[in-house]
Amino acid sequence: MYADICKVLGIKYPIIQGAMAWISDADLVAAVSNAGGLGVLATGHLDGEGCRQEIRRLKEMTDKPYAVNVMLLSPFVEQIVEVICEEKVPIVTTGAGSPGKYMKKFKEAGVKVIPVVPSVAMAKMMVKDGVDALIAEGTESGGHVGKTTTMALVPQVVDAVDVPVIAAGGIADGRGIAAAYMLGASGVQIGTRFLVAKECNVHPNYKAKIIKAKDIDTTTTGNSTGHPVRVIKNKMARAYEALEKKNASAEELEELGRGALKKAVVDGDVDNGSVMSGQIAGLVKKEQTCKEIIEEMYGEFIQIMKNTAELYSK
Ligand code: TUI
Repeated sequence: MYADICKVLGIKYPIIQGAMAWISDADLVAAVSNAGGLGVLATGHLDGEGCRQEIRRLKEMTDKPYAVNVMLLSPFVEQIVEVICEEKVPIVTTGAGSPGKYMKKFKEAGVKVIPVVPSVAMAKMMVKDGVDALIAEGTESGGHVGKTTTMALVPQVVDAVDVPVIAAGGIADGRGIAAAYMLGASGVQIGTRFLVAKECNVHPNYKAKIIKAKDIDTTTTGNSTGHPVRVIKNKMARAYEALEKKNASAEELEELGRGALKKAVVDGDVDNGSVMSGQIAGLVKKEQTCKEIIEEMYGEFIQIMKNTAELYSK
């Protein structure tokens, strides 16, 4: 179903900033929401009280709509859902699982729910649970990913459901947004480009790694565990791959992975840490404010749509 996602969410531009654990804090989220997009607070690294503090800090910085992401593999998921409802968060996105169990609670608290899905089957299941929209995320994305590409996934999800679909994975400029709309999407979610936003507090070494990355510089680790994670190829990714080749146990892999994202994001150790990034990093060239990023991408999108319509309506 095609919908005006700006109307549905109360935002100016159909651009949602993807949640990034340890990275999309109140500063980044406020900057995106104040610029007219939808900022999304990550909670994958927080417990309930940490989440409450960050939501309150965010409320001090913006009066625009925002969302909070629930990473469903988090050990603190129950507390986080509770805090989201208590704090009257307007919109929730979810990742790495199904929010079915929490839908009644969210609906009672007036929270709009927009899960990320990697497949048509998951999309159909979540629509049955009463979600408000879906984010169809292709394997081009950074972090925890499914197997299908954005190009193949988005139109299939659009045809399978009767809620608005937001496209994610491999989008970092106006061309990507236009492509998503051509596939039937009603909006886009973008992570990688916001990593290099001026208001993004990720370590400068992480930003430099994204800016330097080429098209072929990411890989997925964790394929053997059933939780593949897209990262920039580095010493950490090679060590992980070597362990996987030796059929290491889940415990050994977990041991290597534990704290790896924090190591890169907070300490700036981009060799031994996990530098999660989408495949589109090669297109991300410079640091800009969130307002510049959003307005530039939206301007390109509108221009492409106009040019294309003109060219083919004769
Ligand atoms: O959640 C993400 N991306 C993430 S979460 C994350 S934090 C993390 N850190 C270390 C290791 C692992 C994760 C980093 N990146 N994206 C949304 C997303 N959700 N992608 C795929 C899915 C998904 C997968 C399976 C959604 C539902 C689903 O359901 C399957 C099931 O069996 O429940």
